[in-house]
Amino acid sequence: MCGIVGIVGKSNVNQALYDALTVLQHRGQDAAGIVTSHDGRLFLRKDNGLVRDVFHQRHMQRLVGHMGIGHVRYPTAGSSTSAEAQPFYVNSPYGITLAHNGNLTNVEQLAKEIYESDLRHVNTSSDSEVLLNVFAHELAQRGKLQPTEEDVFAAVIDVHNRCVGGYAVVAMITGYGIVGFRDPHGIRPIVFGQRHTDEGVEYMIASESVSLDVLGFTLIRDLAPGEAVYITEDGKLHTRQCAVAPKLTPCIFEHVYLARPDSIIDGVSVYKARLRMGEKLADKILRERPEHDIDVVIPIPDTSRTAALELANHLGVKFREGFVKNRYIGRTFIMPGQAARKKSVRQKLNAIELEFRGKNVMLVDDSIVRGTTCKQIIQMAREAGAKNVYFCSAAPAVRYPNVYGIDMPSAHELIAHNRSTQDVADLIGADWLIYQDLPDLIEAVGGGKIKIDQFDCAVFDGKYVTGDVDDAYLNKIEQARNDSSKVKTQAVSAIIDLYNN
Ligand code: PIN
Repeated sequence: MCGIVGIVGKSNVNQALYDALTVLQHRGQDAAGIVTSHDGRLFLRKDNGLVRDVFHQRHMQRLVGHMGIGHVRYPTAGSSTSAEAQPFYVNSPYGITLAHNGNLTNVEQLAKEIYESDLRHVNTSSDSEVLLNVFAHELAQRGKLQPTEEDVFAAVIDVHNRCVGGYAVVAMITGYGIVGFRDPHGIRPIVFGQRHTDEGVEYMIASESVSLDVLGFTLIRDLAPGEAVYITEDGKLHTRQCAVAPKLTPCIFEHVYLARPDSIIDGVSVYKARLRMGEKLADKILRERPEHDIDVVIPIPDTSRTAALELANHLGVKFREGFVKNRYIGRTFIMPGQAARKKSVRQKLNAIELEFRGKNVMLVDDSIVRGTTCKQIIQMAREAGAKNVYFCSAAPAVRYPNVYGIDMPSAHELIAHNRSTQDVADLIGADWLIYQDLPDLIEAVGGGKIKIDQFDCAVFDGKYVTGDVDDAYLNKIEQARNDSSKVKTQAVSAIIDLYNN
């Protein structure tokens, strides 16, 4: 998962891009980048780290120009070098830079085609660089010295014909404009909006509406699946449907915990969807355990709070803050003679004992993925004196990998893969466990004022909306992940050896 933004403004856009990326920081904390265009030249700054650490005054001063794009990256196995920070750049045609959120499922085949047929070089293992080269190749095919919006849309049509997977993209064509586009299933979110200034109208394209709100832009709408928006450098906006058979099946997990609650995705308020998740969970608890003896509902900060609040309301049980989260976790330094150790949950969360002692507590989390964190949290609740610890997940059991840009590629890392609810309850040490039912989650997200009847729910039901994902593909990405984590482990031990010797 990543965050993307593009702005065509009437004055320098560096500060606005920086601010928008800060608002999208929850979508990725691993790397950040901004590229701007001025007088036919590009200015780029990207590196690993948080937005506030990557950009210093001297970098910001250099990022001149009235249009630009930005990116924040989520760490995935094998993509953590600064060379893979985005935006990516190709010099031909025109000088194009691109930032992408999502994942292509046919990247291997595309990489081969790019090299063998398109005669292009790709320098990283990032599918975003592949996507950029496909787009650049298709735009070059028009053979124009000056691309028109028709040329840009024709290139996007070709991208849709060649690329499969989840992708929300912003790309800047130096000296001409910024294009945003969304895959034909609309898996990953992308919106655009405008703001009026004395000099004229400015446009922003972004992953989430919250970055428009914060910068004083008003939301025009989400891009439809398969649709592209092209804003020329002088501020003219064009939109076009570029897919043959677009069908909206957005990723339901955005609503579970990826997106900020104050965002509106495909017309659905993430906050309201989470409230409804709490309501549905309460109904299920009352159905399955009408005689429950829950004394208090406690959310695991932060995402689950909205669902937990509504769950408590509907159960008629007290809602209490039992855990406090440290917002300022420091970096982990590897000292000579010390092994690199992961920060424990205890360093991030602390229990308020008086909310636990002698009580039957219902802990609520947005989801259970690997099960490692919730196991430790249940243990903390017991140590704080809880009599019984019940657990509920606002999402159904996560049983299958995600292949559209969320870092859950390996089935064996998922605690619920091939396991029953009782198995998971035993493993995490809960007295009992309740998962949201999938139809209830779908109803919670898609059953509001704006009706959406189909979602990408692959992590819950194993059905992949692009139709090209089979066991062979899943095995391959699982293997690739194992290999890259081996490489990583070797790299970490090499560093430790270096210090030890
Ligand atoms: C919470 C995000 N949320 C918390 C991510 C834990 C699964 N985990 C998924 C629960 S927040 S576990 O957005 O960071 O506040 O399954 O690995 O134990």
